[in-house]
Amino acid sequence: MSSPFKGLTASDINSFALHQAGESMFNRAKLLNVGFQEALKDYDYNCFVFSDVDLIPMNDHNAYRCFSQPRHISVAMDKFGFSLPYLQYFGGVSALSKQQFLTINGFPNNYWGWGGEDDDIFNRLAFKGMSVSRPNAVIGKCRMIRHSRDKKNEPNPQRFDRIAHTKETMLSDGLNTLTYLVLDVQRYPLYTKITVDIGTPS
Ligand code: NGS
Repeated sequence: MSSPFKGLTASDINSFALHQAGESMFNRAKLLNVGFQEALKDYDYNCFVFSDVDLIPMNDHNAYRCFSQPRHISVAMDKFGFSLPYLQYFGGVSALSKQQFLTINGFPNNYWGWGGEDDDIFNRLAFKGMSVSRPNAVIGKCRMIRHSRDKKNEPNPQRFDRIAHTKETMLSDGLNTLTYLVLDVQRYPLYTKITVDIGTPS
C-alpha cells in the first residue's frame, strides 16, 4: 500500500500520547517537551506535530506536516466560530521542525494549569524572528470534542506575568532544563503511550 505521506514510510511516522502521572497540576507544554525528547530516542524525526487530544481536523487538506516557518494547524475551531480567537493564537495543534523547536529552546516547563503556555510559545517564535504559517479558515476547520474542564487544570493565575517575560525566561526554561521520569511505555500499532512523572510546580 502506498503511503499518503510522500516519501515517508511507516518507520518515519509515529504518534505519541503523553499521559501525566499523579495528581499534580496539569502541564501541557512540559508534556509536549517530553514527547519531543522521547520521540527522538526512537528515531531521528525532523518534524513534530503537537496536538491536543480533543481536536479533530475536518478537512483532509489540512496538512499535518512542517513548513519553512512554524505551522499553526487548528486555525478554525468550532468553538471559536471557525476562526482565530486572536491573531497571535497558537494553541490546539501546531507543527514545528526539529530545528525550529530547538531554536526556541522547546516549550516552557513552568506553566502549571490552564492558559498562557501557547502564548509563550508564540512569543518564543517571534523573539527568534520566525513567523507563523497557517492554512486558510476553510482548510483549517476542526472540531473540539466537548468536555468539561478537567480537574487539576484550573486557570494559572501566574500566566499573564509569565507571558510578559518570555524573552528572558525562554533562555533558561525549556529543553535545556527539562527533567522528568518516564514511568511506563506502551506500544500499540497506531501510537505509543508514555506515562510520565513531570513533577510539581517549583
Ligand atoms: C487565551 C489563553 C490561551 C488559550 C486561549 C483559548 O486567553 O492560553 O485563551 O482558550 N491565554 C491566556 O490566558 C494568557 S480556550 O478558549 O481554548 O480555552 O489557549
